[in-house]
Amino acid sequence: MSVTSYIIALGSNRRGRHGGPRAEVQAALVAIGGVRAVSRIHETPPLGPSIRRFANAVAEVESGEAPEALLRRLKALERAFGRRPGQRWGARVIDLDIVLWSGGCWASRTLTVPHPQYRARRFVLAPLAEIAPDWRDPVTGRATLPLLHAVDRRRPCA
Ligand code: PH2
Ligand code: MG
Ligand code: MG
Repeated sequence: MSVTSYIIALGSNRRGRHGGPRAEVQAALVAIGGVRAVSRIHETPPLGPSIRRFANAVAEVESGEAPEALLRRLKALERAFGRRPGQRWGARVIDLDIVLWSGGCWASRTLTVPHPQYRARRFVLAPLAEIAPDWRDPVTGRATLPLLHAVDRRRPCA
């Protein structure tokens, strides 16, 4: 089985059985396993309708799983952490998104990699810049740092 690197974005803005959002993110990192690098945990203002602030982090994870298999495991972890299906952008104990992988692009009915929104999300790009500033988006060819600077230029006060 060949080893694959994945970039996973973690987010929480609701207490769970491990504690507050930071504790949920930390517990999720342990549960995912195979973590090769992890950013700081950033406290970020909510993008969208949620009111509570988020704890966000990004991790590089090594895994022999194919993208769909990893996605299934992350969804099972979200459920195990107490996340219930509901409002799309409602408060959540934990959100685990596959952002990038070493295989380049992946598109299926259930999963698109790179994550279609990551280029516009400061709460993903800022932690990603700490661990993978040079990782190139296979779609646009732009690395993390220029993507982050582009977002900051668009929203200088965010
Ligand atoms: N996740 C969302 C919507 N809005 N805002 C922040 N700050 N952090 C998130 O992780 C986040 C969000 C949907 O997944
Ligand atoms: Mg998400
Ligand atoms: Mg998600």
